[in-house]
Amino acid sequence: MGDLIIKNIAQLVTMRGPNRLRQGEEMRDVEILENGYVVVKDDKIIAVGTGDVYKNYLENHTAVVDATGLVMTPGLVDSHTHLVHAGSREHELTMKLEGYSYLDILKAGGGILNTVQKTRKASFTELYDKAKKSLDIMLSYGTTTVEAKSGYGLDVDTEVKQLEVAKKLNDTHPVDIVSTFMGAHAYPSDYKDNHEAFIETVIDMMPYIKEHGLAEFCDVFCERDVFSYEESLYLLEKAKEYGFMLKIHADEMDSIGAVDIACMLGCVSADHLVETKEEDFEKLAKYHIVANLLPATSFNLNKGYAKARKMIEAGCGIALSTDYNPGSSPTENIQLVMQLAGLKLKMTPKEILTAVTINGACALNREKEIGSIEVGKKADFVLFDVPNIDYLIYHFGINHVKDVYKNGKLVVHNQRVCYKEE
Ligand code: IZC
Ligand code: ZN
Repeated sequence: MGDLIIKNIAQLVTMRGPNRLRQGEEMRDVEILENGYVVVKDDKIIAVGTGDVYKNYLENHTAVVDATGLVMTPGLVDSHTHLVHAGSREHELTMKLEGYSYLDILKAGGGILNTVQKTRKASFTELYDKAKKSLDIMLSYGTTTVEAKSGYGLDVDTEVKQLEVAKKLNDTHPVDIVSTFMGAHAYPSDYKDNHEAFIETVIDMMPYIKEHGLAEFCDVFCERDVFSYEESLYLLEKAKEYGFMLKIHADEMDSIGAVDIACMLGCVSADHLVETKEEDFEKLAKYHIVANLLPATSFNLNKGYAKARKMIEAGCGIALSTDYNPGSSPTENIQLVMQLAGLKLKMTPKEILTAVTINGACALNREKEIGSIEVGKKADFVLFDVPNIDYLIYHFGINHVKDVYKNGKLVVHNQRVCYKEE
């Protein structure tokens, strides 16, 4: 019987269906129950339906919440972030406005390398406190599962420090964190002219990180002037040998073959895909690779947007993420990403919801546990103070969350985090 019942939900977006990537037209096939209810026992969902059938689950101790006028969705999944880092890069804003590109700033020793310097110097506690603050913001916007990449150390001690911060936060904070090792994020200044040596340094970090359970995924910034096609392929091949699942930063500024690497090695996701050639869309679809799109980055860099409509036509399965990082996407707000996906990527509200729930879960290999509201899954869900899902995308730039539940516990109430510190 139930510990918690949420009843009278105006629109309950269940996302029920196959626990795998929803591709092409499937992204629009979303179940929405009117006057729905959800029953929770411990940390799991035990019943989902409509009307007053929930009464069968009532016991003396059952807490009942009335969600009249509210929309419920699964907890949102932010499957691409650079969560753990020190400092910020607002000093680069004016350069950017004057026309310097993201890669110009990196070449001049700024950008990622600026954050690397600060992250190397920062203590564990400084990194932990800053990331925790961001996680609280993410949670207050409805995100209950987050991916977190390393890549601001570029040396073994700092990469491990970043991943250990993420691991501790996963233990102490209600948001679940899935970690990715991204030692191949940029070439540190002292390896500028010795790429081979740096690549071997990154590969040497892999066994330690794997053996200590510090990351499930490995990612590479495959980009012109960063890691070349050959370098990215070699690094990810090694990561695969060490047992990591793979991701790739693909075609953000230039298309240099990252999608082919993703297909060859079976990457779980290929991320960005702004400059991807249209003939590559079918490859992503055929190999069931999650097309992880990051429109807040395009918005922030004032660049082009991924061709989501053509991707969906080609049968791709799209996820959407913030790419939260101090350079190209300083925002934790996944609702803004959803709204940009509507306004700039021309995705429909149903496609957008698929992208930030079940498809996001697929990008993190969590599709059996999260990403939909159905019996047996984790009781992670969001109550939005909106009349319907269209409104969530239409009224942009504000936080529509009312309450968030994680593992069956109320963790955000009236937009404020209210979980107990562990
Ligand atoms: O700090 O600039 N694109 N990596 C690749 C980033 C953005 C993060 C950063
Ligand atoms: Zn990224």
